[in-house]
Amino acid sequence: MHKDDPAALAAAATASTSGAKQPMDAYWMPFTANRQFKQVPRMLAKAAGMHYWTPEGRQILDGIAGLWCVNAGHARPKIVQAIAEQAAEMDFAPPFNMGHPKAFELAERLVELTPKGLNKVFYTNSGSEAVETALKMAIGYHRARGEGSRTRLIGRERGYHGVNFGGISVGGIVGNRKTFGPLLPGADHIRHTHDLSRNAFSRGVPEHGAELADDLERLVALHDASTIAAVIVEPVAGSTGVLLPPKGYLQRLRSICDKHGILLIFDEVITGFGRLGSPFAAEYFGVTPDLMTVAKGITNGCVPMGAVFCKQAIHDAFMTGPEHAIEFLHGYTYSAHPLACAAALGTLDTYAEEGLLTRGAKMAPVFENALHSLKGAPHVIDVRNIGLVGGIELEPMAGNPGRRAFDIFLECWQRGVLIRTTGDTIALSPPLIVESSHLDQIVSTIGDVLKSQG
Ligand code: PXG
Ligand code: PLP
Repeated sequence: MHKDDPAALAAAATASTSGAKQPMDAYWMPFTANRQFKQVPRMLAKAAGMHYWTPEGRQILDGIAGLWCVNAGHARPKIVQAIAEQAAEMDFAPPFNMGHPKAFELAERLVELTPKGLNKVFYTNSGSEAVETALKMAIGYHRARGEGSRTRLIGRERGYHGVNFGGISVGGIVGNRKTFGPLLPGADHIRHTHDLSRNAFSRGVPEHGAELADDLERLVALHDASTIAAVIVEPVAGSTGVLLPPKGYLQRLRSICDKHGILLIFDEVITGFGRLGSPFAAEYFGVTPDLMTVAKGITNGCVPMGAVFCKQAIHDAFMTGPEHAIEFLHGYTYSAHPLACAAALGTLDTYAEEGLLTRGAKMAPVFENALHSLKGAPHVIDVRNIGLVGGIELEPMAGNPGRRAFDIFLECWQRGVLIRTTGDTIALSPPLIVESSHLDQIVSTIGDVLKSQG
């Protein structure tokens, strides 16, 4: 069941393009060192199961599920078929004032999976849009209840919430904050939880740091709770280097939010859909947020889609005024796009048939042992893991942050393994169909490269 499709494999191996040089000037690539890339391009042409193939037919093991999104592996037949059939049947339907059956069917299916209480779904096209949507919902909710002074949004240092203005305002990435101006007024941040001095080489969630949640009390004391709409955090921060919540931290954050009437938003764009070994991180940690953002794994990465889940009471607060009037002034041309809904339904079927939303729990100990075998390898200053997420932090090169990890990324690519790096941390998030042999290949390749560059 989890083996790569042999037909696709054969096709990919012979599907090398002519090799002719392709002009590369016009495409300004996202989050890429454009000049470096265009000198030595890294091209992907085919994908099936756990693998990519280059245009020349070289096989690459996918250690990062595309970009934390292809949770069921590549080119899964049910999803491919669902998209193809939907494209032929109905390409587009306006989402404003009109509906189509799959949008409603998908919503019902999704809320069966989400933590109890999160039973309303609003569709977007990306994680970034889901974040903007959730922030607006939070502010609108308070206003609808007569607490219009609650407009302040609180994020966390080293948080990543996509690239739009709301998301980079609550996000804690210095590069964004330095480059793009004053951002959203009123945003503030609690401290991050990353602490190598106390928690290096933890297996699973770190022991120390639950008290860092109390930093929210500091901001309440500073700004007053009556000005704060919501706090947004990633249950496990992915993009900024796989930062795990200390034991008890999320529970504590939940109770401080409750105490002050502040909404808690979990950004589950990465942690959603089985990444930690349960359908959502909220279930993994036993903490239910008021709103939850998802994307990526909702369609197995096959068609862009994101979503916000919220509690009934948040939805209901908007449902006032004349019945013909729009209740929430928000939405995207492509909200509930038919192709995305079809892809998501095919994805949920695939997850269910193969038990993928909990398979991570079974594979996590295997992954943990493989990863922690890198303790003691050259330059490794921390290894961290949870579910099927791994982080390997490296000692930066003096005066050249990020360079060591980037060189290792390039060398792993040469050796047929796709990894992701952020700063000097290697982040791993294999498709949830991963087998032990793949985990061994990923980790041994990284280990060999570290030794060769040591
Ligand atoms: N929130 C979180 C927690 C994310 O991880 C987004 C929002 C934005 O989603 P979109 O779909 O707009 O990209 C993300 C996205 C990386 C990496 O290298 C991670 C993401 C995106 C790009 C790169 O770790 N996560
Ligand atoms: N800009 C213009 C001029 C538009 O007309 C629209 C949508 O109609 C948008 C931006 C927003 O596009 P989307 O709904 O795809 O986010």
